Amino acid sequence: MRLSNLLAATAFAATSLTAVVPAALACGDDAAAPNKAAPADAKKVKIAIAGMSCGGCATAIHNALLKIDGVFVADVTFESGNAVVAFDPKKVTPDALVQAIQAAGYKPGKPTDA
Ligand SMILES: [Cu+2]
Repeated sequence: MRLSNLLAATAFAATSLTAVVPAALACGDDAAAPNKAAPADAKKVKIAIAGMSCGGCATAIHNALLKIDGVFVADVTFESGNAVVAFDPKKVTPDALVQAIQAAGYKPGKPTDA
């Protein structure tokens, strides 16, 4: 979630006479954080994600997942609506991945082994 955009959009809407739809609200325009090298024993899961509307959404989810300590790779694709995530199972649970995707504003399904 991009609080700065939200605040800017709210301030603009409050000073404007016309209704403003904050189009950038759900979509990140940040650069994608680089994936890290995943060790051979990394666990991999696939998660279907609903609610993405463009590649910026995929990047926002990618960055949210990579912020979690123990996540090595997050390949999020808008076109397929999927994330494939490689992580250290000693540090991260599939549930934590689901929660991070929800916190970013999207609707993840159940993680399955990938
Ligand atoms: Cu988007």
